Amino acid sequence: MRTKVAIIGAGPAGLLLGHILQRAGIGFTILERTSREHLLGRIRAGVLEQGSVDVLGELGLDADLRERGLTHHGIHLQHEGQRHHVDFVDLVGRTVTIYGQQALVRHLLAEHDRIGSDIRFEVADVELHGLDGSSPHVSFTDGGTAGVLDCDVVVGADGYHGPSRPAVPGLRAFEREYPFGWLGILADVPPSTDDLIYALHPDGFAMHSMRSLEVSRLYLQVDRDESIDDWSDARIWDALQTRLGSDGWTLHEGAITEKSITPMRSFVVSTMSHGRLFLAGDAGHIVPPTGAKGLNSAIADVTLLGRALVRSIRDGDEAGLDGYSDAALARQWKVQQFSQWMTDMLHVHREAPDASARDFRYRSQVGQLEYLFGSRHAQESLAEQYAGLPF
Ligand code: FAS
Ligand code: PHB
Repeated sequence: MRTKVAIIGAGPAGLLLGHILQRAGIGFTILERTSREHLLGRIRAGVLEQGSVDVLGELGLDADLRERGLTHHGIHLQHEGQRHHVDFVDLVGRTVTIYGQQALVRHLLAEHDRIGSDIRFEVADVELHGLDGSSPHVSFTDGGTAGVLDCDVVVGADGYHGPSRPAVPGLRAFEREYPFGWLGILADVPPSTDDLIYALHPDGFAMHSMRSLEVSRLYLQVDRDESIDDWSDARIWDALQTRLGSDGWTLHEGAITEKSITPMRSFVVSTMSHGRLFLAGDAGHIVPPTGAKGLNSAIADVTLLGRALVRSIRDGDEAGLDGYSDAALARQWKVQQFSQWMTDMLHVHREAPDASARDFRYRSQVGQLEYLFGSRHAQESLAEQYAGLPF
């Protein structure tokens, strides 16, 4: 088998890159470990930056987004019931769009089906070879049959646990583990808010998001080693009521249709390329979801990489690929610091050794939020970063 670009992973990064290459007439094959059903069942991110929406529009991939996406003009921040709206349109003239990653993957995949893309599901034993030379290739097994995919370029869009990152010799990683994670639920109840609510509370962080005008998405800070089995629906709603409560506002409850706990980490590699291998999305970096940057960073990476691949393969100009890793990482570190700042400001940090240090930390976070509530300059900085830095 031979193709121009071998893409490992059919998550948002791999699927979107395939569309970018297809528009330029460049052949590709996507190798995906899981089944189509499993891929479509994953519930993850929910917020698209303006830049991501623009990219999908330029590629003609925004039909479903335009129909079902919800345009939001800002977010609410609160601590112990004191709620403040940060108006992105007033501050920086930009909006964000609520559109679940599940819906995006479904649409990107449907468009690949329509154009007859070569996507192999449930492949196993994917290994990368010859990355340093002129004949890179990927070996794998498909339905028990061994296969080899010869290519010009390999793109590792295989997420945090994929085989691409380990294929980079001498790769370093910079990371921070958090002692907490997010318990996320989907509930069949109309959202109780217009814009998302991010809340700091002595019991822990909570957030009210949504997937549509009929389905709410909410999150709770929990200790990272907690089990979802210890969280009954009633306990979840009680904690959400306590942490999100605000005078004159009601949180409406409904049937919980999905619940899971996601650990939280910050992670960035030292390089996103090695020879003819290029990493994109979670294969190269992970952010805590507090800044809504994971999915958007994956889109930013493949937008940059896609343009560089077209320049290289179609025009013979290697400049884009030569500069890809530095450019992608430069943007990613700005995203990392914002995601870390939002996470540190809005979560309860219990790792300090004594109660006095913990109380001091909490009160300084309240001071951060109170400063933010009173400073247009501080709000402009948050709005500029949340709505998305330039791709
Ligand atoms: P993905 O992980 O989505 O896709 C990688 C693909 O590679 C997968 O389909 C995988 O099956 C495949 N793969 C792996 N190993 C392979 C192999 N050996 N062979 C072939 N294929 C292989 N981001 C937010 O902005 N907000 C959120 O609320 C949020 N919540 C999240 C919750 C969870 C549980 C997780 C894990 C992530 C969450 N994220 C969130 C981040 C998430 O949205 C990622 O940023 C996004 O999925 C990145 O897309 P990809 O880089 O395509 O990686
Ligand atoms: C979501 O809707 O899943 C979501 C929204 C904003 C975040 C994280 C997750 O910061």
